[in-house]
Amino acid sequence: MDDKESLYEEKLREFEERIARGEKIEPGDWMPEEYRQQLIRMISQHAHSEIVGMLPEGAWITRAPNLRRKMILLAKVQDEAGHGQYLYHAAETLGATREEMIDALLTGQAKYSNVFNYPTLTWADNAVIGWLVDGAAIKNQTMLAQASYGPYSRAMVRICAEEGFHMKQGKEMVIKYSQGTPAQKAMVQDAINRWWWPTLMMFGLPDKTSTNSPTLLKWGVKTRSNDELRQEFVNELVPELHALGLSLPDPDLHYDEASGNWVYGQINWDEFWQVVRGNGPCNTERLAARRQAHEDGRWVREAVSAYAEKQKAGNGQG
Ligand code: BYC
Repeated sequence: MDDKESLYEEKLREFEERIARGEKIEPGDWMPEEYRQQLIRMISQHAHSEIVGMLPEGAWITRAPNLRRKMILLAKVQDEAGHGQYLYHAAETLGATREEMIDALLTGQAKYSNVFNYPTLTWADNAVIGWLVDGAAIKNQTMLAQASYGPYSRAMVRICAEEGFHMKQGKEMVIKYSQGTPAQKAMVQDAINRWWWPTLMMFGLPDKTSTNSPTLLKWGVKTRSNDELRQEFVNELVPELHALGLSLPDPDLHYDEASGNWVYGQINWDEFWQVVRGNGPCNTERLAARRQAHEDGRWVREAVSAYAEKQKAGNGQG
């Protein structure tokens, strides 16, 4: 081992010891390049998910059934924009620039959560997204609030608090509609039938095929596996949905006494890959909406940078 190699080994050992002691790694601290790259990958995908995630529900703001629901939905969608901002900032602390991240999203190179490429067909979809999709996100993000990278974990603490409100407003609606008129009950059941499987896919690939998990788990970015979180989510949701007289679109779903788990059927990973690779029902529409928003905001960016230039020039003269 030459000197350079042994210095790297020494730094890596210190880095891993810090993580083992539960210390946070902060911007500017030494970190392995692979850790930095994994964080940029995951945090930027997460940021994109928050931003694209505004679209399916945002489409219903003008069609909310009453003022209370409209105000709640407006606040929720606005929160998601804020989450995207915290996360882009967290990724910037690792050296990624906002421009390159946005460019990767708009050119279709970047991934974002599979779940936002499905259409919101009825008002009940907003209810089910709130309870199921935000519920799944909280499960994953409560774990990520313990992540070894300081800026990511702190962003998660705040995001989880807001997601808790998102989940509750969705659950409130599902409860109401499941006890409402036959048409409301049918509408909420239909929404559950369409969102159940994409929600389970949100947790990522099964542990045995998840390529990134070993590194993320080794360095404390994730502390629990994709399958573990998915199973916990299913165990919590199934009895609650059954108690409301709602069913799940999985003929193989059954309770296993021995493990105490609700065992679910085969997830369609071919569908997942189709959606993640750009061929889901709404991928084209989602990216077109983001490109349009970026174009519409061009004058604001130009005005801000012109103002900053002017201030700089003014300061120079003074
Ligand atoms: N969708 O090795 P794997 C929200 C990709 S938004 C798309 O298992 P990993 C909300 C993965 O990127 C909350 N792609 O990955 C907003 C990888 O590809 P690359 C969103 C997925 O990273 C608005 C490949 O498949 N939450 O709450 O170990 C309104 C191999 O996968 C997905 C987050 O982003 C997927 N579901 O685990 C309402 C949480 N799954 O990059 C609500 C942060 C996998 O190697 N992210 N892929 O080319 C994570 O915790 C992890 O990244 C994942 C995946 C669990 C998602």
